[in-house]
Amino acid sequence: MPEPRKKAPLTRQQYLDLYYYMRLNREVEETMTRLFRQNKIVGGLYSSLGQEAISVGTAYALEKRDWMAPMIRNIGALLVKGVPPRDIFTQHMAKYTSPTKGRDGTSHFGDLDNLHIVSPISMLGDLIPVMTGVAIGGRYLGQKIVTMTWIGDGGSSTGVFHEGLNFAASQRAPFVLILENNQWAYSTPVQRQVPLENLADRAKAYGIASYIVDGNDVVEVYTTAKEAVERARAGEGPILIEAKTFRRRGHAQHDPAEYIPTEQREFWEKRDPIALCEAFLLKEKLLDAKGKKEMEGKLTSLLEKEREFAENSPMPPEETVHGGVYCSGDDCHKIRPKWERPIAEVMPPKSSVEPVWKVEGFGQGKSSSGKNAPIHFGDVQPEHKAQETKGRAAKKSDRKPATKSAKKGGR
Ligand SMILES: Cc1ncc(C[n+]2csc(CCOP(=O)(O)OP(=O)(O)O)c2C)c(N)n1
Ligand SMILES: [Mg+2]
Repeated sequence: MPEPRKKAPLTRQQYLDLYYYMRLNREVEETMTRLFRQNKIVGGLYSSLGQEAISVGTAYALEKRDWMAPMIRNIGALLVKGVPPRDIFTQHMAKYTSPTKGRDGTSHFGDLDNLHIVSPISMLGDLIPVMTGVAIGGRYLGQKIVTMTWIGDGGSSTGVFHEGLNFAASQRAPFVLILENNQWAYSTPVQRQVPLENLADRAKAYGIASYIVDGNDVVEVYTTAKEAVERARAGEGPILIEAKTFRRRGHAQHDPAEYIPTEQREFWEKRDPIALCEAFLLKEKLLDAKGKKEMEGKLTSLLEKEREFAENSPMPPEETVHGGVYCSGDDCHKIRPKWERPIAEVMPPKSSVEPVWKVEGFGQGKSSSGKNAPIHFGDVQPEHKAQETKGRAAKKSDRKPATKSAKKGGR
């Protein structure tokens, strides 16, 4: 059974933060909708309209040291973790100033070094075993971290959701999974793809704790997520939170979502998470008209500055398009495996077949730069061209003697 929650009191600042980040989340997305209509966004654009309380409330429960992996409807989580709006704008516009230097789009970026954000993986569910691995890795290193990712109602029916959650449960990984049940997966209503009233019940199959929350109530989302994060940190194993909500726009900008029943839309539009939070803050005198106006002024000037920065940023220079595909192993990121034994000893066994082409240093405990560093696939990168040429030359010379001997023997 999903568990009852203890109600935790929040400070005034915490209430205001939650409200601020939800508004920021919405304004960032509204700005991008306008940019999309001006044809300035490269690729698709997704919306979390009406779901802001989930991204914001759950990410707000994490500490700086914790790790998260957001999906397409979790821009709010990125903002809470500290990503500035300009990174989100430039990324969606494929600008050279973006976190991926214009090589990737939408929310496909992360920050392993500073903010502890793992990039989204498009294959729904795949982040579950990945973030379980991050959680186990943190525990192995003696860090008291918790990891978090998000999945939709549709994504909760993938095989890897179940494999991943079972893996997390069997390892008692400090991992919190947020299941955003927004009632739709593309044009498929949840009732037609899962014969369950509550998707939180999936947790029973793995013997892990779960909660159900009103995903449009940011305070409920936050207090529940906070409790789950602390339980996971204390060693209770993974926890699943089902947040019930509604996807108010289509799957992406291209989808007018005409298949959604009017009554359903109307029901949820009356339950807008920002309007609900605002009414609560005003009623409880945590916010007044003056404070609200000040916050709106702050949001407007921030977003104008950030949007202008993005719009005025250049597209990537032509000569940079080949870069950044492989990690160079030297300057790309600081995370390194810690080899307990010489690398040659832990390389997989080889057959006696000679390779068609060779990567210099591969399997010999040295990177191509000659440094005694672990081998990365990226070692191919600096000499990418040279390798290709060498490979082609080798193939050519391989063929020559064969032709010669064929000639010899044949004629
Ligand atoms: C394994 C896999 N199957 C299919 C897709 C294509 N796909 C992308 S989003 C989506 C719908 C997801 O619905 P849901 O999980 O409910 O998330 P929502 O869009 O409602 O946030 C599908 C089918 C995918 N990315 N990965
Ligand atoms: Mg959905």
